[in-house]
Amino acid sequence: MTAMPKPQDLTPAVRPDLGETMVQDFIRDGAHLFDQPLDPGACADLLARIKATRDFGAGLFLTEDEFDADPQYTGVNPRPGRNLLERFEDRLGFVENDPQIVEGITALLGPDYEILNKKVVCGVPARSVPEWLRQRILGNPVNNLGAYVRPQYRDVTYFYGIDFHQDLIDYKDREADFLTLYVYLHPVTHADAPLYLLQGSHALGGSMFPHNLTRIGDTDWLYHNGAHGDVVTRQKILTGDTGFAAIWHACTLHGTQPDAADHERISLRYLVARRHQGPTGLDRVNAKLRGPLSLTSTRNDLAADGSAQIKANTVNRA
Ligand SMILES: O=C(O)CCC(=O)C(=O)O
Repeated sequence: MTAMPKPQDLTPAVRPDLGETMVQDFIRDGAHLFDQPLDPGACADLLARIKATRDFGAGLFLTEDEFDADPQYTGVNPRPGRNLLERFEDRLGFVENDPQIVEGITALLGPDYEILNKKVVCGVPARSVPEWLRQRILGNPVNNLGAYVRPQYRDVTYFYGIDFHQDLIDYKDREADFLTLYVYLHPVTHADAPLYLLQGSHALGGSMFPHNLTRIGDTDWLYHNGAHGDVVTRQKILTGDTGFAAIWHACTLHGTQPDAADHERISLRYLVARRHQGPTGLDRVNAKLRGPLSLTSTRNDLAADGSAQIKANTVNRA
């Protein structure tokens, strides 16, 4: 007689229907929040290693004179050869091989998906941003501080908040064939620049930044995308513990307010793209969109040199 399996042998590593749950969550919300945190010990270990590489204080930044001597607004994000995560490649298995992450992404993108980009993202607290810089960037929609950071520290992306945007913003002429996976390496409260996600906003497809959003009540926004119509979207604030992970569609609006805590917020951000030629869960999601899957122009907030040419910010009023 064969032995009865013990109860734990019957428990799959992930819920058997996780893949379908994710597809349904994407169809409805344009996002899925994972129930189970990623390994908190591995998060803490990676966080300590990241923090040991620099002091995340005012020393990150150029002086005003240094910046004005040669303003560089483009090419200031992590890139191959200048990306802090390249040093920690052997420490990322807790994300990339986590069963729920692998199963969920496979359901959406099919097998053989590729990591397009991965990086450390830092929400910089007000006390670390020099006064001259805070004055300059006040009211800007996209406060990616890379332009003002010393070149040796541009292996991380630093934000002082970013208005509601789609991750398609960086991929002119590319179809929404990729997802964003975002992981908190420590607890993130309201004060730690949590992600604000507009559930269901992906339904209108690609849309030029900045977006047409009108607040209607405490947590809802009316979102308008030209000829593609309107949708009422509910704002979800992604506070979470160490290892919290969320994944969203390239057309899902999200943003952050400036970090109001006295310490930096450190996260991991992955873009994961499909390679599979056959049908995928994402095809079912995209088939329901009422707007375009790609854009020939993704933003109109920047001048030719890459500096901000409009002052407006919606997420800071959320
Ligand atoms: O981490 C942040 O503050 C913003 C990240 C974000 O929205 C992005 O990188 O697209």
